[in-house]
Amino acid sequence: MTTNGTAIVEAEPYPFEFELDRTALLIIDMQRDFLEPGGFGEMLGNDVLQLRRVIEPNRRVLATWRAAGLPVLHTREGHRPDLSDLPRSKKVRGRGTSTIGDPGPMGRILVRGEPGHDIIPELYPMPEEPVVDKPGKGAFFATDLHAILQHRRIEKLIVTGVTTEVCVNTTVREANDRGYDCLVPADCVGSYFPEFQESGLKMIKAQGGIFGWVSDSEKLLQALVTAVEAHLHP
Ligand code: TIU
Repeated sequence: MTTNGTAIVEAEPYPFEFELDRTALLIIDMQRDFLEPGGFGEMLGNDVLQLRRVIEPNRRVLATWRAAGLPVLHTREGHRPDLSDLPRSKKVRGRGTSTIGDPGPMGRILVRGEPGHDIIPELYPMPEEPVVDKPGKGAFFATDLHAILQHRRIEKLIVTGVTTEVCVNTTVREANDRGYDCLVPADCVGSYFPEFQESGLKMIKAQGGIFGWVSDSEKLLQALVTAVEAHLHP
């Protein structure tokens, strides 16, 4: 097991270089309500298969990241049971018959502590991996994520999860403004809408990497394994 060394990932708009001891894997909102058949996402008419294809690449990245002894953090979108952190604008948006806080197929919709709010079993956090509960789309708004990353001297993030154009994009933009470099592996992020998947990734890497870098899980893991081996057998 190691935490030293530098990895170089083939990426767009140019290679993403990261120090193993300064880089965390941040998995966004891989929650049952967004991904499982019968959950809130499907109830809203979305095709959860568009999101479920990211589970396997995320599982591989997570397993390799853990085996290398590198930091992992998870986020969940949701609200306090009394809904005191739920803006009225978010509650009423969409004019749906069911909304956040109402009874749903897997407990109260997007409420902390309910089964649907929790992370899918395939990517379930280990006890030592921080889980950041966030009330918004970005993982930095109204959370202690920035403080946790600073305490651990993290400078770069591998951002995965759902959905590409909503919580992943918002988080990458928030991270970018706080001085973090972000790499997004395209096959590890998903959208209910193929056109938003494409444009969501394009927006990150445009203009010389205006918000960050885009690659894929295979290239990321290849770079990680190469860096770990170089450290073990210099
Ligand atoms: N996690 C996340 O992206 N929350 C959303 O509400 N996404 C949608 O695409 N609606």
